[in-house]
Amino acid sequence: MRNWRIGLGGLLLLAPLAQAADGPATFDAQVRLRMESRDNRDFNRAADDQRTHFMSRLRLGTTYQAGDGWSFRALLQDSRSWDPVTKVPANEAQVEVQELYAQYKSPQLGVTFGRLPLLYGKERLIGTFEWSNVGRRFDGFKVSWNHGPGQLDFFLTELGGSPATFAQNGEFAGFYGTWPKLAGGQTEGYLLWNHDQSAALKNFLTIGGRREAKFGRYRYEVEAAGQVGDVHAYAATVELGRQLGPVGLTAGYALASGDSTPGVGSTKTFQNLFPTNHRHYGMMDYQGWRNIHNVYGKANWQAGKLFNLEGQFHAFWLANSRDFWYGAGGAPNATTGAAAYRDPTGAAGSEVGQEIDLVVTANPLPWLQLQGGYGHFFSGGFINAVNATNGLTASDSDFIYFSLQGKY
Ligand SMILES: [Ca+2]
Ligand SMILES: [Ca+2]
Repeated sequence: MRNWRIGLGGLLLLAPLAQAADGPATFDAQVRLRMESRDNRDFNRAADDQRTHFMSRLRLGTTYQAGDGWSFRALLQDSRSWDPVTKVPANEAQVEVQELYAQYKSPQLGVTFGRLPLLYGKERLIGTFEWSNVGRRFDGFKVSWNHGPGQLDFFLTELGGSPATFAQNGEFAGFYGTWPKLAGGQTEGYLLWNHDQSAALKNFLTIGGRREAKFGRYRYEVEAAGQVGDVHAYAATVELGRQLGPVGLTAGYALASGDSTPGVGSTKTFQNLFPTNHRHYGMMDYQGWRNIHNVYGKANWQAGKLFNLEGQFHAFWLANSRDFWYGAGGAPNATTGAAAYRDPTGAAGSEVGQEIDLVVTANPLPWLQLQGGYGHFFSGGFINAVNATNGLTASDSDFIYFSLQGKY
């Protein structure tokens, strides 16, 4: 019930601002409806786990420019899951505050505090997880220092729950430097600290960097990170792209370390932190940046302003065949009966499978976006062998969605 009260409080806050609509306040709104249908998440045809459900999300926001560099931002969100079987809690938070912060900005200094979004790089480690119906936000503050060639941020936050679970999610702090024009490309460096006294991994640091630049007709992107403290792990990504008129082509490889004894002794499985994995490791969300080798190719065709067509191919292997197969949400994928996909002996091998995706986006009006997607996952040797161990026959999985998004 608390989230309803906070939502109501937010609405009362919006009311006087609405009267000043022609003043220093601006308003924004977003409606998103999505139908998803997923078949065979457990990769076992004998158990019917086909599910179709609808999700809705409504956002109403306002930004108030108070002068002298100060501004205030409030964003209310209503997220719902219309699931005929069982609601997935992660898809519904009803009415709550998505953003509520005060910001001060001068040419050299920016300070933001309250409930705010954090988004860096390509969101491999820190993102707002827009694909999700609820999204992600942080409670705390961020200080940005603009020193000319780049910007250095420091933030001290905590993952924002519904409506607020301060001091329950552990601290997430870090320095994040961004240099947009260093040697002809964008360069980033970061030092991140996760601290949670109540978690198995109480303290660890993530140190890494990212760079993307163009050379001739090509572009490249590299990102690498290492983790020390209660985790000893690493991850890296290399991507090469080329634009041929309206067609963009990308080939890439992502790697993240695994652990032959997860949960025992030292932790060598890379911690994915707070990512938006949906855009990276296949839109079916069967893979996170943990314990993987992922080779991929993407092709994108922008047909005028109206249509965009994107195709993806991914091949996945486990980096360590004795560790779990981790999904996009961070947790291991599960077989029929909820047992996690893992072979502690490693005999099931490392070939997880391959995925093909097709996404069509149409923008018939400036404020309206329609999108449809289809994905197919071919179960590989690892999935087949784990199922065989459980007396099951493995088969492929399918995913289809259609979404409508309106923005003001
Ligand atoms: Ca099934
Ligand atoms: Ca271990």
